[in-house]
Amino acid sequence: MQRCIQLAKAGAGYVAPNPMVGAVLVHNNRIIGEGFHQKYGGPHAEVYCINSVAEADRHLIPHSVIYVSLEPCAHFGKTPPCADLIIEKKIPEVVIGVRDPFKQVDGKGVEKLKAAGVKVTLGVLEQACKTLNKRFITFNTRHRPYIILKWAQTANGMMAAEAGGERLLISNEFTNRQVHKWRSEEAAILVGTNTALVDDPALTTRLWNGPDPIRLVVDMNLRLPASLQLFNQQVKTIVFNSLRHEEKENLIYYQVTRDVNLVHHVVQALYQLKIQSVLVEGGAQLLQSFIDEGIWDEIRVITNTTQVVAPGMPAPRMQSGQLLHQETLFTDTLQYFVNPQTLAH
Ligand code: AOF
Ligand code: ZN
Repeated sequence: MQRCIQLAKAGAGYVAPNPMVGAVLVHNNRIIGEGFHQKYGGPHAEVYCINSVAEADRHLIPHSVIYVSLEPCAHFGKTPPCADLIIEKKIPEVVIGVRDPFKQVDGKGVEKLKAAGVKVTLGVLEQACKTLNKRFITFNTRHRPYIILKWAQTANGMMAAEAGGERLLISNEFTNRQVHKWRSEEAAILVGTNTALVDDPALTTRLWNGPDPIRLVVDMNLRLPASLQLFNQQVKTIVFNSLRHEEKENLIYYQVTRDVNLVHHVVQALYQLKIQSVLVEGGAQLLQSFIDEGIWDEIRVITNTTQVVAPGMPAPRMQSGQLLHQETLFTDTLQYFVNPQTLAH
């Protein structure tokens, strides 16, 4: 199963919004086939795995065990069901990492296999297989995107200046690259009105060779000027607002209700828009709302070494983050927290 996970990761960046999946075929403790889901819309891991078996080993397939990091599918999507393929190849045993929560599968793969007399074991290295596809699984089980909050703070816990103030540059050039890598790993990036105004961020991945996520901004009263970099139409932008619903080529105005549940409305809209993951980059107020509502999965905090005394905005406060990992990038410290609720799911 560990090998399945390794293989699955080779599909990172190519398969989203599909999950990363790896498969290994074993005969008498010898691996005779390996495969992974390589490209969105392309064949699934099981197909590559079975096709990889050498001519001389083909006759062993009906006497082998197939390990798959995700439950084999049972539906006709862009490709035929993998459960059918396993049955057709007379593979007598399947070991699965985690159940596929996608509505059209969701246990039906296991049922199909069992009904055909295949021996099925479910839940091997389950937590690792869940983590591998944390975005896909959160989206399909909790009906919201996987949410990562990120901010940079000074050593004394300050963020940017007050609304309307100056932009405060905190992270160093190495960390900035890391942040662009983080951006390229998520489906979308979200900022609030003040951050869009004060920082005028482009929210692209220009410091990293990866895809540009969709840019999201909350602008309830539509007061952001069209001159902002966010509106340059190079990348798709969605403006959550209370005034209008409109779709232009690379610019969508998405209307949400104006009330205290703003974060819930935005998150619901993201589910409707099929956005599987989002990196929330500020400002402090928007980040704090996500924390207060308990709607987040990871928090990544960048702390530099300067003490700022000038008027600033205190960084958000989190009550329940569990520190998973900490690293240093030159003058910055990067801390990775996870929501205990997320781990429990
Ligand atoms: C598997 N093996 O390697 C993957 C699976 O549109 P399709 O046909 O590609 O189906 C996509 C769905 O299939 C996806 O949402 C997920 O439930 C499952 N992905 N299943 O048996 C694989 N990638
Ligand atoms: Zn499949």
